[in-house]
Amino acid sequence: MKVAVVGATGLVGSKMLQVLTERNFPVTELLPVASEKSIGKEIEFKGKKYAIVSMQDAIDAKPAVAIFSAGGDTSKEWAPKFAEVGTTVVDNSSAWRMDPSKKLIVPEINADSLTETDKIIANPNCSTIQMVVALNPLYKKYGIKRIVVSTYQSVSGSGKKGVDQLESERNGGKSSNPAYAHPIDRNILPQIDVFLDNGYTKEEMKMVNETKKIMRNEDIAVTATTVRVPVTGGHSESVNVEFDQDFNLEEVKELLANAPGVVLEDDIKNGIYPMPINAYEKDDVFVGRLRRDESQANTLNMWIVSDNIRKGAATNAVQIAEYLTENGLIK
Ligand code: 11C
Repeated sequence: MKVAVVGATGLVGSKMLQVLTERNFPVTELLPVASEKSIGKEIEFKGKKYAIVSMQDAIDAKPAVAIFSAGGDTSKEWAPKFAEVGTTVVDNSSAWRMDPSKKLIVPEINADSLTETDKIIANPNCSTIQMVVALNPLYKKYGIKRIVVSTYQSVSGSGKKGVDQLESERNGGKSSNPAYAHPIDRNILPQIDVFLDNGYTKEEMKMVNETKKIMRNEDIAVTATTVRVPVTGGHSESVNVEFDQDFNLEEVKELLANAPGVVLEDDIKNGIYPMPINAYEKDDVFVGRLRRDESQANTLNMWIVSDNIRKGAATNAVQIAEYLTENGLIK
């Protein structure tokens, strides 16, 4: 299968290549696409060298699938052009996520809604993905009334720029091209992305809106505070969830332990709970610190951690492409 990876040299794009290799995705020809200045340079994939090509050359090659991680503007301009030649695009940007004509997919939850006619498929925001993967098995059993989430998001969410700023500051210097308006080392920033008119950030509203769309339920109330912390990789989340009915804590643990893509790490006696340092380079969503909210009925507190570049981006996108191939939706 001909596969284009758009944004192949970025943090997420290079992880996509790694994940395609690890999961043995049936790539017969790779079309790596990157910015103009990278065209002609070579990258290695499965022991073979591939020259970086232009967007138009990749379109002309009519790949079966194009996995995009090149920013919203690039997606808006180029994804429809791939779709026109019959390519199915899996897009990691926010460009199409809330477009009612496009599906927003987390394979463990709603891949069953995909059909052959879906030519541009959106991959959700990283902080949304890990939260819904952990909540979905509980949602199916108890129903969800309201979610209150606070995030602790690593600098890799801002790409190489974020990682460079943290490293430069840790080495006692200053980044020449900082990702953030304030220092991030030895600091915490209660702002991810820009502020909107309602006083929330764009990242916070992504969590609100994307959750409802993926769970196919506009009635779930969601409120979020998203925060950048000086961690290199792996996002963490404190989630307070109010169910429609009461739950049994042991049953909650069992549901999570058996849920696809979830690893239960909840053994407080032995100091075991999810941490970004352990989630790094893993494809799962780790859940722990499960406890009843004693201040309110039917409500659970949980702690959710995942590698934002993997399940939050590259792995989820590759899993969507896998679902399409396995179900004959692309050839
Ligand atoms: C962050 N969640 O951690 C962001 C990065 O909409 O795909 C991903 C932004 C997106 O900064």
